[in-house]
Amino acid sequence: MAAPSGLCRRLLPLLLLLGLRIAASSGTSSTSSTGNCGCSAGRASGDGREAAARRYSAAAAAALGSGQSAGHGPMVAIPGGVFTMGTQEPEIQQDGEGPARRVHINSFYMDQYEVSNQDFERFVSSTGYITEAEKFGDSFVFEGMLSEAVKADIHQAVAAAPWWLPVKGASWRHPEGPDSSISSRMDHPVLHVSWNDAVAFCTWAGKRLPTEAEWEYSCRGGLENRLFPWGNKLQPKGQHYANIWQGEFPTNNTAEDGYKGTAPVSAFPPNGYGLYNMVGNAWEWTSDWWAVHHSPQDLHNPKGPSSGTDRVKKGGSYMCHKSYCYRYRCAARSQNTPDSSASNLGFRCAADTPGPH
Ligand SMILES: [Ca+2]
Ligand SMILES: [Ca+2]
Repeated sequence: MAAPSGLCRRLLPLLLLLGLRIAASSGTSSTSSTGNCGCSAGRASGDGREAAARRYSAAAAAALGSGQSAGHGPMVAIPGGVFTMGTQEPEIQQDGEGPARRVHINSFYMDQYEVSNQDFERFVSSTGYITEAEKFGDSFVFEGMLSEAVKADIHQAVAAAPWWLPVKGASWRHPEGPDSSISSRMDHPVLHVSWNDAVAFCTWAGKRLPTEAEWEYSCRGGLENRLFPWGNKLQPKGQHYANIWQGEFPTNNTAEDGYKGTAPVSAFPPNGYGLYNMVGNAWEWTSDWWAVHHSPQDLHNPKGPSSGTDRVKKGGSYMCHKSYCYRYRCAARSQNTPDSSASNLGFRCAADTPGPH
């Protein structure tokens, strides 16, 4: 299929999807300032690639020997416990941030950092893996990161979020299009990876994606009912604790926190569990299907709905500003189709602790 028609095929449903989301949220006055944030861009539907990616990952893992640990960073042992997941004071009603519920989590391991370009390069050079963005031939890039030359070639945009542009040749190796490179950003989070790509990486590394509950438990770092991994104040003593957006979105990015785009995965202080950049920097995929209503019975190591169309992502990104995307909170959540990729979306992996829980 020629690239332009493929692009149209995927963009049209995206526009419809965004339109529907706006319609669904327009009656919720309390969330109107943050609800239609347009902070994600994605392909509108999967078409079997997930199964293909799973087959691929299983084959890759088998070839390498399961449990091999080449190509990934350090993990932190997260103790089991009970925590309050979600919030009774949702900031973005339609995202299903509430209700607050007491959730039991068994001990597990969590990657200390977001998966970096360096980590992902090891995976690709070992396996020859080709990401979905590379197969599709394009990925979504935030307009503010693009050169005028690249923008001049693009005539399509997402109506509800015109700052997202589909860029031909954008991929994890070329985050802002074919002329861009990651050579100076090897320690930054890998971007333009779909959920399927993330599953393939984690499987290869002998790991898995965290559940949403595990991710949120990790984000909270042992604190109860706090907005952020470090507490309730965004900037304790004036210090920046995460890579988000300062200034006016989307026109003025002052980079007061030191970073206009992504930061190294080890930047900013870690939380109580020693985890870095749980909120901000890159959004992170989780294993759960997306739903906004949560089962009151599912309170022990919940894994989310058994089926769906979108996967849950957590933590917000360097593009998040309170005015339009107040999602750099542990309880916040958003979603994309499993084959979506964008210039602000990455992941980290989790793993089971050995032996019985
Ligand atoms: Ca920033
Ligand atoms: Ca993050």
